[in-house]
Amino acid sequence: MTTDIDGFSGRLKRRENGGVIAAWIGIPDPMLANHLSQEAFDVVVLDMQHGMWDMTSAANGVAQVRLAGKPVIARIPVADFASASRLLDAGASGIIAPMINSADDARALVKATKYPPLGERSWGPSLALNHLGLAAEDYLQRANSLTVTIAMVETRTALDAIDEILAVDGIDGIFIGPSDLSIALSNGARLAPESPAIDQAISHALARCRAHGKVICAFGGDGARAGQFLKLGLDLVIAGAETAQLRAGARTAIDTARKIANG
Ligand code: 3PY
Ligand code: MG
Repeated sequence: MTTDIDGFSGRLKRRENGGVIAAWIGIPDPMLANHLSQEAFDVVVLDMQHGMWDMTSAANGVAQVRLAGKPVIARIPVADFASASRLLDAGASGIIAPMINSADDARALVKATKYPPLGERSWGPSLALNHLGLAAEDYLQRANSLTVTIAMVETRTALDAIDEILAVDGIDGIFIGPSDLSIALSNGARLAPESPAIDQAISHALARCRAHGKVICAFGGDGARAGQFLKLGLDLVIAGAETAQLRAGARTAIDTARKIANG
């Protein structure tokens, strides 16, 4: 059973410990989620948009992270709101939804992820009840505040509509996707997630989130970028995908071995 019955969304909103660092996993292997959960990540994200998780492997991934006593969030594919409520049923602590471009998109996301009166999430959280150790009535009363619904802002349209998106009741915060946003802002000319245009967009988004009292998250390609984001005041950051971390670790081990052998 998880130790995170009431914790994650509160910790995220209070920006405890100077902000949350999340693991980001696209390789659809629950055992990989188990291993990474042992590191000092505050939460684990399973990426179903560009990663290869299906519903069964994701539900098993959720269970492996829960086993480590940690919260777990799923990023759904674009507009796959039906999967959002299934993942919450499986015990996810939150949903990140890509390409939310308008208040209407945000309302559709809330409809699937929050019970009335905020939304129309349908009942059936059997695995979530098991993971959280909550009775059904308790879960119904608490689920809307226990889980986080995060809208990705990663287009020019979304940036222009950021106040309307943040004003939707049930949206707990936004997540900046710097790669897609850089492609959108350059009209397809550039992939530049670390550029002045993105930094400017993030500063603007941060100010708007603070004005609405909502959370701001962003994808950082590595630890250095994640550190900059935390210093700026972001609430949840990614410090690189697991593939990048795995390959960087392998590279360092090989370089070190060669250096010692040849030195
Ligand atoms: C982006 O940078 O566009 C993302 O969606 C992060 O994965
Ligand atoms: Mg994206």
